[in-house]
Amino acid sequence: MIAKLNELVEIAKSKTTQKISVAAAGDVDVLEAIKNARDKGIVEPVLVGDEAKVKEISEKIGLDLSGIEILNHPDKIEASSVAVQLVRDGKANILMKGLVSTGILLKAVLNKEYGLRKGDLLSHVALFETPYYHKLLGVTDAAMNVNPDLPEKIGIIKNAVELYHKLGIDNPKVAIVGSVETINPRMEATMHAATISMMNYRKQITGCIIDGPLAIDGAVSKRASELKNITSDVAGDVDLILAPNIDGANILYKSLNFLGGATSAAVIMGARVPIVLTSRGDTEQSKYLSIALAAAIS
Ligand code: COD
Repeated sequence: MIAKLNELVEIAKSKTTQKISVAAAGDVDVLEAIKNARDKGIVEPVLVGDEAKVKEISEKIGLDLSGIEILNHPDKIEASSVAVQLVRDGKANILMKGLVSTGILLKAVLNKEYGLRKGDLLSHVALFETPYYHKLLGVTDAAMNVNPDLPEKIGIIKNAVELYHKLGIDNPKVAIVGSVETINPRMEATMHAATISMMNYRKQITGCIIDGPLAIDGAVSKRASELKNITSDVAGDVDLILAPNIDGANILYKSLNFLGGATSAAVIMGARVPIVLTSRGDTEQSKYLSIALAAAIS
């Protein structure tokens, strides 16, 4: 069991230093996070972006650029495609989003000629440390798949379970959440949840314990599930929440961070390498921990 995100830093430190390619690197929080991770020996960066901006910020924050490769591509679309190609060419084994929109970077990642697809679905997984829960809580997919259908939800779970396995958590407990615990044919998410749970029960999906539909209270609180008379191997001890769509996951993500006193780390799974894709509102600490997470599973 991992209870603290700092444990990811320890796992990352125990491995060889990873090469990280940063797309549109001219951003204070991103460069602070890179500096922090580099100081710990976790990553060595290649910075792709507006060179003058990168140098100006680095000077301000005390990032020593000697020995760091900077590729001058002020245009964000170009910076994204160059950063992706560095990974494709084997010159980096983690990709990170800098000051560029998620859509632009993901389009480069999904590009059929030079992108980073390996045939699997790509999806976003975030891990949260909050004072109100006894272990790390995962949420998927808050940033990539907009309105996943049944096969896509299975792909999203597989990606997240792979992440847990890489962190040494063999049989993570997965809750497929929505508004209710009962199956309602008018609520498609409950039908998806019931189907996926049965597929897990029948061992069509392995490596995890899945239960759903559950509402979020029953998923994270044993007491709430007991009050609702729910019998579940997952309730109150869930590792991973699968939300019905990007809106539900994103609202949960931001509520945990902004209202729930949480710190988070997040990556995109399913590509050739882990992709650090934090949002602009995330703190520098969260960006740093996301780098640590990517390095820990790389
Ligand atoms: N995994 C693997 N392949 C994919 C995926 C995926 N998750 N999504 C699309 N593809 C493939 C498709 O099969 C197709 O071959 C190609 O990529 C293009 O597909 P489109 O036309 O559906 O994709 P795009 O380029 O229009 O958009 C893909 C995005 C990921 C950019 C889009 O889904 C998106 O905007 N997602 C939300 C991003 C966002 O705004 N996040 C905000 C929270 S921070």
